[in-house]
Amino acid sequence: MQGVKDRNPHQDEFVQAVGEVAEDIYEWIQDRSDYHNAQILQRIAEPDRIISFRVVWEDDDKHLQVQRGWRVQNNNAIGPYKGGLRFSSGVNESVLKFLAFEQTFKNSLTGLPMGGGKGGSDFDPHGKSDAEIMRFCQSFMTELYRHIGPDVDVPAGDIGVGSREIGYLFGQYKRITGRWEGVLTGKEMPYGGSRMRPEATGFGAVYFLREMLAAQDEELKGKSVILSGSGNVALYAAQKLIDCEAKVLSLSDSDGTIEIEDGLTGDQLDWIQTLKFEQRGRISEAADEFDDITYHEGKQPWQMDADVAMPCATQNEIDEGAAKALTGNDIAYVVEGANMPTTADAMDVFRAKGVTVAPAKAANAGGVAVSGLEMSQNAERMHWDREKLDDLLTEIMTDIHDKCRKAGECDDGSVDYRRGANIAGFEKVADAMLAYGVM
Ligand code: NDP
Ligand code: 2IT
Repeated sequence: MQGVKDRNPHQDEFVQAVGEVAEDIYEWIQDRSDYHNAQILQRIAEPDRIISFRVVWEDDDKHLQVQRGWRVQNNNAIGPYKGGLRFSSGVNESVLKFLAFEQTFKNSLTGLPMGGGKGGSDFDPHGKSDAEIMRFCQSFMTELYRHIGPDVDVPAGDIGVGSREIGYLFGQYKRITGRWEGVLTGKEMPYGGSRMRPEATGFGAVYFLREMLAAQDEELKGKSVILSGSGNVALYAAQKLIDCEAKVLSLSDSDGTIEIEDGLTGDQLDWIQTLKFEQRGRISEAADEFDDITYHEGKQPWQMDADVAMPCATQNEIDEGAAKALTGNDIAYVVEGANMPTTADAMDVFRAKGVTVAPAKAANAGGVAVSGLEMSQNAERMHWDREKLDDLLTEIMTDIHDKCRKAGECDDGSVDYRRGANIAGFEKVADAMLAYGVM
């Protein structure tokens, strides 16, 4: 780890992500001399390449704006690079390197042939007009297109990149190359999207939770859940939780949290989905609309009492203080919908208190899994129906759960799902790298 720190100064998120994997696989890898001889750990902690570029676009006032864009192609040992694009003011090389690193093991866990990558820009889509978003996306793709392809690297959405952005990006790729091909996932249905892709990450995380509960002879029905975020992952997780008769007690955005004392209803969720996905409003507006919803400006949901916490906003959103508040309220399960939402200190608190944590690379893998299925549908020029895709998603999440459980079993019979996910995700990538020899 000292080498990783020295080679990546000021890249805290990346060092944190590598450190977590290294910590979890350390013991397991001890007697794998084949990995040691081939320096697999050192090689896996170094991205294949990082492409960075300038993105210039014109705003509605005719001012030119200069932004940075990146694609981190982390590892393609088991398939083409695959992973989302994030547009947010907080994006930098460290954040994208950590996300691409995590994505590599997540994609491995899905069992589908996908390597790991991530990209994005420090462009903040909040408050931009559709025309500005379009011009930005076109400029971004004008640089990115030469580095991607259906068998090379297949981006998708992430924070700040949803179906609108994917549409503009895909249109520009098609315009420049003259090729209609499955180069992006998360597309809309009329031009090659997959049913269930919008829902897949949130639904998949709830399927994982359901499996985790079933392994302890518990059920989701009647459980109370606090969620952060109110984007793609949070709102579809909430939908599936309500379907399963769990109680959704909170949602949030970067300005504050809404609290729903008796649990969100399906009608309220419909209203919020329209607010967030179509009107691009703020979560506080739900409290203006409904009497039983209270808004807490500047607050996260982690002080609230519940059975399950599902962080679905961003990295490091649960710090040590939040973890102590959660364990103080006897939270029993944490399901990471967001990528690396728990700081290392917070994780220590959860481990010490016996909280069962579903790690991001397992719990939120449903999104990229259905992206993999979108690639398959594009390749065979077919659309599969919703039922088939939901069945496949359920099967993949159950399989990931079982793999993590098996590899994460502790001597005392408990299960460390994070360790299990890191070991199971790592092994397939490492074995493929071994097969290729020195490169
Ligand atoms: P969206 O852009 O749809 O929503 C993001 C949500 O998180 C918004 O409510 C946003 O609030 C909030 N948020 C973002 N940044 C911050 C911040 N710094 N502090 C507090 N709140 C914040 O993104 P997704 O739902 O797609 O992604 C959420 C998380 O899930 C990310 O970690 C992403 O990497 C992960 N993920 C996403 C997948 C997908 O398929 N989309 C797949 C797997 C993981 P605001 O509007 O105020 O910014
Ligand atoms: O973090 C993630 O897994 C995603 N943002 C989804 C990636 C994808 O290629 O669907």
